[in-house]
Amino acid sequence: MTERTFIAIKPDAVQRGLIGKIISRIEEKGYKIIALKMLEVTQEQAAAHYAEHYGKPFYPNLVKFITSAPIVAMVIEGDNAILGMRQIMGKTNPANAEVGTIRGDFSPEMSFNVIHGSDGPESADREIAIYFKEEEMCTSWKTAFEILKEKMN
Ligand code: IDP
Ligand code: MG
Repeated sequence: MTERTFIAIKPDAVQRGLIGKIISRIEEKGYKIIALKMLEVTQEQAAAHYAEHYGKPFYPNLVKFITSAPIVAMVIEGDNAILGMRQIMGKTNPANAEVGTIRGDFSPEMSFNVIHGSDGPESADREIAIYFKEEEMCTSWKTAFEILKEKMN
């Protein structure tokens, strides 16, 4: 099933010069980037994004971190893209993330784990709405992968 998911390249990865490498992995997988922008996360956006973690010991540092430098926010579309992106990202704690995943390859620490991805359809809808308007979705084009699939229909 075609899904949309919210992906953010976090401030650590932006500052470490990893934007291009991370975007390449998403493109190479065959997913479609339908929205993309660099932005500085506001306190309000951070609170909305991480509402589920409010009250946890790491919450203050998480908000401080996500607002500390720009993120690159994206909406990614593809077949089973929500779980697929979670697999490409690797486990939350990079110490447990497999080599070959973004977190496994680019981060040694939980607090600086380089990428965010929605964990389910409801959080995807909720998170996309925090950062994007529907008009910002670029849907009037086809990836090479979509074109080759059409030829088989
Ligand atoms: P996820 O990013 O893989 O979905 P969540 O459990 O939703 O993981 O946590 C959100 C973010 O909060 C993580 O990506 C990580 O940056 C941070 N985080 C989660 N748990 C801890 C912790 O125990 N210590 C420090 N940071 C944490
Ligand atoms: Mg999460």
